[in-house]
Amino acid sequence: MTSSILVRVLGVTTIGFGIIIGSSATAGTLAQEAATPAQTTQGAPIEVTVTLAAEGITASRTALVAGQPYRFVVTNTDDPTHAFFLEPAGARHAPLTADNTQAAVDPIAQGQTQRLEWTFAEPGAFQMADDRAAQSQTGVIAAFTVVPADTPVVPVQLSDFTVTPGTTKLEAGKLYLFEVTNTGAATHEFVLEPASAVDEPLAKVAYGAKLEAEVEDIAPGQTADLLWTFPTAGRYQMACHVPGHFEAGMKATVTVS
Ligand SMILES: [Cu+2]
Repeated sequence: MTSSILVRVLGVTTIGFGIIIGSSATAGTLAQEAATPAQTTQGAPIEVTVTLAAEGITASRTALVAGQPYRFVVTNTDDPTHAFFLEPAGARHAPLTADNTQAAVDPIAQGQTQRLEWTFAEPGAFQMADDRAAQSQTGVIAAFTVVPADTPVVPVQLSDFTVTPGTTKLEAGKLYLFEVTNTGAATHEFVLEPASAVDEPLAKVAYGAKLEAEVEDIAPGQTADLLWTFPTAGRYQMACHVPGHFEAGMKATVTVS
């Protein structure tokens, strides 16, 4: 169990530093382990890298876990100064509060970085926003989901050119948070699909939109999130379908019972 926590923490810590973890160190033990309930990692804050750019807000993570402390490291690359805050999805400048503290930082000038530590008490739909969200119709936000503290986390390592899941046995009907870390030198993607399919991501319809079980363009050193529930038991695979990678061996079979 300690090794999957180690991988999780390392994977997140590398964001922004450009360090590439050796891919072989813990891969062997990882495969033996079951999905780790998220609350076991409670303690040290997990870093979330955020950029406020002229084109909008980008964040390194899209799924966070209730009860887990996070440190948002927010850099403004836009010309105007921007305030940054965390708020419920769809809000217009309504920062979360806890113990008389607001989930907000002082306005950040161009080229400057501010840090915000926050622990989400409850799961739900949230957004990272800056002052532009309050000014425009569509807003400038980065949406994210906070899942319940007992959500099982499945760490997955992508390297050049293997896929190593933290567990290969999953359950149908259960929400999983796949934390996918690219420890390779190439950019990879993460696809959940039926076993022996080739680039046919599982899909679901949510809020009238088709969502695919896929995360594209995971850069070296980056960790990406995918929340997914397998509706039915069966054999599935985790794969990368960047041209040539699947053929080079980037797939791992998982059994859903
Ligand atoms: Cu790949």
